[in-house]
Amino acid sequence: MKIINPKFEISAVKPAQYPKNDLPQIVLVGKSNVGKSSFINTMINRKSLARTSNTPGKTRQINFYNIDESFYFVDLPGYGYSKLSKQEQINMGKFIEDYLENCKNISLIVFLVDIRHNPTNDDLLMLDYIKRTNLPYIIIANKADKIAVTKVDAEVARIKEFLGLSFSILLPFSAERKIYTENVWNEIEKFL
Ligand SMILES: Nc1nc2c(ncn2[C@@H]2O[C@H](COP(=O)(O)OP(=O)(O)OP(=O)(O)O)[C@@H](O)[C@H]2O)c(=O)[nH]1
Ligand SMILES: [Mg+2]
Repeated sequence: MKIINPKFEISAVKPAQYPKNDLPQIVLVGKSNVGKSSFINTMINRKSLARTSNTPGKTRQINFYNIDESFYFVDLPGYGYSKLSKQEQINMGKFIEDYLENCKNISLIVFLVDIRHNPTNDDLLMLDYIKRTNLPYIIIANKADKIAVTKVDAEVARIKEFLGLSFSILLPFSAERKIYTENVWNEIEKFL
């Protein structure tokens, strides 16, 4: 995919601020700090269009990135950020669910997990939730640069088995290195 002019469009804190056009939306979902914002930057080959941070909980709003007026990457806040109060976490969860339930233009959910670990309880709850929305989704195992290249296939297989997902798509990725972007674009383009 050749990206020419990706633009940050809006940081929405309430539904009234979501874009009002019909462009398809590719939505990043995953726990805080798993690399959702980094994923967007790597896929569009921009260093820091999407704000990233070492501090979990960086993304608190729903950020819409308009990619060449043809689709959006939508950067959701991460869940499971333990420094937020229980009530703040509940509010954040409602904000995320409200978007996923009411947005009519979601063409794909990109669900990010960490390739090094089994998905967390929050990840399992989120995956259940995603399945119940009936929206198409793919799973991305990020931070593959943190393990040996020779172990990547085995770790992907382990996560697949853990999730009981023999038929779902689960691809390795590294926002740090560019070597996996082509495969992931091939999948995403099927939904655009
Ligand atoms: N080594 C490595 N680090 C990564 C990778 N992806 C993201 N990171 C790092 O992980 C940290 C969090 O990345 P973000 O992209 O901000 O994560 P996020 O999921 O958007 O986090 P929230 O906005 O808090 O939900 C940053 O320090 C990134 O540099 C990766 O593939 N490999
Ligand atoms: Mg983020």
